[in-house]
Amino acid sequence: MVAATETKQYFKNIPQVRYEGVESDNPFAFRWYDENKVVAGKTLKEHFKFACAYWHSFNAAGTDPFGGPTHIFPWDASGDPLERAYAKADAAFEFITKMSLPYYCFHDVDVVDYTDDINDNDKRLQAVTDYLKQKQAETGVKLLWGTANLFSHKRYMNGASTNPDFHVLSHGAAQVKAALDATIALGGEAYVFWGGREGYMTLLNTDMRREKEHFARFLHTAKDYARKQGFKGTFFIEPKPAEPSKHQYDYDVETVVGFLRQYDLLGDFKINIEVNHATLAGHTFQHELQAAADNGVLGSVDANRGDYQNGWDTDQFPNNLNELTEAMLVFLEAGGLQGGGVNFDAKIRRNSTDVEDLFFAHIGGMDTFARALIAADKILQHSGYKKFRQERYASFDSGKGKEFEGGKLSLEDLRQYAIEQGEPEIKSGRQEWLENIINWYI
Ligand code: XLS
Ligand code: NI
Ligand code: NI
Repeated sequence: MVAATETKQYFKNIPQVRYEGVESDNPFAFRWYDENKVVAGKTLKEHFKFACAYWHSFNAAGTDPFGGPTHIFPWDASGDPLERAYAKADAAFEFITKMSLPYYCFHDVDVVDYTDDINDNDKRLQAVTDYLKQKQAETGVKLLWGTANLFSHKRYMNGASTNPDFHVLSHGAAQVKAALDATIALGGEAYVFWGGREGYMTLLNTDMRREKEHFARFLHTAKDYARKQGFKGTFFIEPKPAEPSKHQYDYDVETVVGFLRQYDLLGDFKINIEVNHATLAGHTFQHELQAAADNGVLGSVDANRGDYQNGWDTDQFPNNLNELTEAMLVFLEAGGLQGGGVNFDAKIRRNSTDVEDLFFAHIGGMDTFARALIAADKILQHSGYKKFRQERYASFDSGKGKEFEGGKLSLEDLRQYAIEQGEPEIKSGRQEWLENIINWYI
């Protein structure tokens, strides 16, 4: 538990959040997330590896394009950048432990403010890394993944590793080196690349082929450095179709898989799927999970949800049980995540201004995931879902269908089969019945 007695307490009036079950009327308790409950051979804690995102919970203070902060953070008070960083870390670890979250994630600039001086930034990040290391040791909280913010600084307006100016690319590399060093020093289990500006605004000024080659070369260079330093974790690419760039190179899972395969990165890199990015790409979350699982790259999840009435990354906390139960069917059948966890890349709304709101948001997200996983496990075990899906493809399990799968039939053979068998019978896809199953088990 956090040694919060010496340091200032930021969430003093909030009790430790624990599992109390569905009968509880305590708003600071889990109704579904019992971290020790075993489902499909693993505890819920092991299945999810829930993480808190530093940037949304301790930096983004409710700002939007039309107005400044509404969340007044008491840890953001000191004029000294390191003092401020330490206070923020105190608040973060107090929150994370009170929430029973086993992990956290951060960008370099989330944990300490950067200047334009690379050496100075590296020193700051190292100092904060030492502090975070101590906090981790005191609390048992672990780093799920680290990353570098290569999209906020004005020098990155045309991208970092895909910038047309090599000089800008080198600044991105300096930042990634320091962020990798910090991730390794903190025992981080993975490292994420989200390419917010690795794309373009107009093709009129863009050499797309060259930019993508630079992107791949950059990833190889970063990976080689980290491996040389002994990093054993997984690298994740986080796809998103657009925003802030008009066209982003990491559009969706299938696009990223093609890119990783083309540039020989598949062994080291897997995918971090964000719910709201999936929906912006015109997919469902479950589609993206399935696409990753089918390619052996289902690595990690950024948990949040979008707003169906608009078209940007609203990063709201997850609360859609139907969506998540369908997703957990894929998750369970794929055998879970490889190297990653479930990071709440989600923010409370601008008008959710009390410290309690941050707790309610995470409690809701964790409970929704837990409830969905429990329901999905029951569906897989007790309903007709699996059997129906298998039987739908039974015509490929034997006879000519099996020969076709084995590459043994020519186009003429297929024609002959069609003539011999006559018109196929109509078979229902049973969508409404399958949708009902989801509701029965929730
Ligand atoms: C933004 C991304 C970002 C990444 C980390 O849309 O989701 O938060 O997860 O750089
Ligand atoms: Ni994300
Ligand atoms: Ni996002």
